[in-house]
Amino acid sequence: MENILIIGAAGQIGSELTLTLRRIYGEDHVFATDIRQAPQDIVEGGPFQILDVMDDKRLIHFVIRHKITQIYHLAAVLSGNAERIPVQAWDINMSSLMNILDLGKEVDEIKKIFWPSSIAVFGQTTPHENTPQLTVMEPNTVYGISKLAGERWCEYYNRRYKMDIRSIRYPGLISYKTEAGGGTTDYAVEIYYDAVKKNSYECFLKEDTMLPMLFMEDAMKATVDLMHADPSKLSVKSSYSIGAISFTPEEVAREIRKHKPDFQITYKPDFRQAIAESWPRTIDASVAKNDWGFEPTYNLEKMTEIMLREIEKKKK
Ligand code: AKB
Repeated sequence: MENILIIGAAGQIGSELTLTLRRIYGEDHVFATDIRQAPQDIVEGGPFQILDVMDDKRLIHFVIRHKITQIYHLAAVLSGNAERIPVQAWDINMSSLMNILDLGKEVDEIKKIFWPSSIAVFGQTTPHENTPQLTVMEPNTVYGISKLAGERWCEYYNRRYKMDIRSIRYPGLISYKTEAGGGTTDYAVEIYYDAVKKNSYECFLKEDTMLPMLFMEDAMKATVDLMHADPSKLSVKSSYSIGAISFTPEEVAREIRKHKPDFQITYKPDFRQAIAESWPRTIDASVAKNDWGFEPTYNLEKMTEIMLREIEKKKK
């Protein structure tokens, strides 16, 4: 019997992963937590509690009381927001991960941990096209530095303490349920909301800025598949690169115009442009594919259709 703790259940990934895991393990076995109130379906569809991952004492009580066997630690300050509060973001991203890793080391009942890394671990000196799993990594954002350090710690705890910690380097995630908060790839979510609300969008990246992205359904499947994979097949102890589709703001706008011919986009690049330019344009996900069968199914066309339809429904 698995009992799962989700940290960051109110966020973009957490609000979807909680529901996915409740369908798999049963609603009473997935404990959703966050420092803020979560969407109604999370709160009403199973146990939910306000919990601060930085509060290690409360965390350990919670884990023991609910006989937790797996932790998904999703809380983080994302790339754009982290640049506004660098030292605080470093502290939150690193201390929270170290709390979870130490908890996993101390509590024998915890058998598996999931922690998301990001394409932000790469930097200007990384090859930007078809970025390999193993390559030069010199991130120059606080978020990227914290994710790269986190990957090294995950590998260290995996090897030294024989723990089972699994991780994915998510690209930009596109979803309609909960809006992303404070990332550089967020434009690719905002653009759909503004297309529905205002039929126009002012983009904070330049029109030809290409970034790797993934539709949330594919991200959920990838996460569950990795967590269910045979441990002997997992050659990467730090974090797996995945990425499904790469596109530019102009390409999304063109796709939106197939549904909304009058849609207007304007460009006003800000500090996030430099972040985006330091990240990969396309990702080589072959190691994830070989080790645990990563196989995304959504392209830009299919995703645009779903995003516009679902956001339109929310408006009503
Ligand atoms: C961000 O833009 O900060 C995140 C990420 C790619 O990790 N979406």
